[in-house]
Amino acid sequence: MADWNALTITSSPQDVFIAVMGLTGVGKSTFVTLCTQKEIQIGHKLESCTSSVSIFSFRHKSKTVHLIDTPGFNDTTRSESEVLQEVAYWLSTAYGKADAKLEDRFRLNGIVYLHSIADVRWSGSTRRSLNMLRTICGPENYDAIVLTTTFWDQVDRETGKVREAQLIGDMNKWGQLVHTSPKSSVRRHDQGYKTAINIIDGIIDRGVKYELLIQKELAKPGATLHDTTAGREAQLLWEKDIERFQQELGYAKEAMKESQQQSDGTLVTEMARLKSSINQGRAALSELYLPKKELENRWVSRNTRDVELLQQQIVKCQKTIEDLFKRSASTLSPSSNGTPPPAYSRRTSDESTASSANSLLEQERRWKKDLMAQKMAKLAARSMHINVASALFGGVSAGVAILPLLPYLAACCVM
Ligand SMILES: Nc1nc2c(ncn2[C@@H]2O[C@H](COP(=O)(O)OP(=O)(O)OP(=O)(O)O)[C@@H](O)[C@H]2O)c(=O)[nH]1
Ligand SMILES: [Mg+2]
Repeated sequence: MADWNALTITSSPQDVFIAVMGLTGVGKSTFVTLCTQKEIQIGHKLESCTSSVSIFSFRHKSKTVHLIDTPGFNDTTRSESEVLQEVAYWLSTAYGKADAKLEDRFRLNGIVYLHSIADVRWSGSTRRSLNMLRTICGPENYDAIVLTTTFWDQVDRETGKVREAQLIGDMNKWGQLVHTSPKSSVRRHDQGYKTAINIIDGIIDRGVKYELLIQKELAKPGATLHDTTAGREAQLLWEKDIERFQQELGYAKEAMKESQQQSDGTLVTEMARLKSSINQGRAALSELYLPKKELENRWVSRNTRDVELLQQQIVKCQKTIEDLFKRSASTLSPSSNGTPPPAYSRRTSDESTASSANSLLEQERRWKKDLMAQKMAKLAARSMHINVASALFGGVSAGVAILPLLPYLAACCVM
């Protein structure tokens, strides 16, 4: 069991916290990687990418900036309900109870919401994700949001500009965030450090800390997700989903009757899928009433499992590194028993074996560094949650926020 207290440091109240949100694959982890300037390649090699909240920290303009990488609401490995629970629980625990002092509370300096300009369609997932963002944030905090487009290299400039204008102009899209007061800002990010850090600078220079709507709503005693605007928005979505699935199930049953083939394979599979979706929807609705303690149990066990999984991968990676190291070292090392060096042709092929082993070795080292950074980021998320709770309830002096892990993240970089 990790000693969480050993993984903490005291940070200054001037620290900057920025959440990075958006659908799966829009480039959240890439953005975080660029800003932190660490050689981690999140999203390239891990199948499930970012499946839970992680914190990556870096120094910039004499400040410590903490980027909170979040899972997308259309995560392929987790349901919308699980992602909502994760994000809401983490934000609300860090925020603290209703009677906590403002200076003790965890408040964000901003939210970078990424959107791929290469997306041609305004899909259901895109709409749902934006609705979640709006309701988690609350209209009074829309200026906390920086709507940021990515994937500019995948569209020609003019097409991109037209799409961006459509997003801004349409009140069912970004219009509702940018034509109100306070309003969100719109930025472009081209996968370069400069555009990424400009966005961070804009947030730092604003110097405002926001209390999100969902944080205030969940701080009330006994509040559940159902008592939040985001929870009720999700409820409406899931009720509509269930209704649609039931209707489709009805059609499938009719079709089955008409086909007079009780074992029509396609229809049977389709009906099973619809029934399972209906059950999932019902489960999601009932989970809106889960007490915070249960959300906490789920969050902690998921975080622990993620960390353990990453640790296993690190051990495996280390073993591969050792094997590769032995292989590349033995290939070119002079023979210890005094036999003559190998013939030229043999030597060339050995050199090429050694060079490919070296390149694999390099890849594995990078992969290990990536895994370690991810593990530390998950520990940081957990450490933060535990220590904010203990700062609030365990008598740590007001104004001192206890924050995690910079020495450990730094240690990752020198691996
Ligand atoms: N062409 C192009 N590829 C990008 C851009 N931004 C990110 N990518 C790639 O898109 C893939 C997904 O990027 P991630 O940063 O993992 O996306 P994510 O939003 O963190 O995804 P999840 O963790 O699954 O939510 C990676 O292979 C990135 O290299 C971009 O602007 N242009
Ligand atoms: Mg990610």
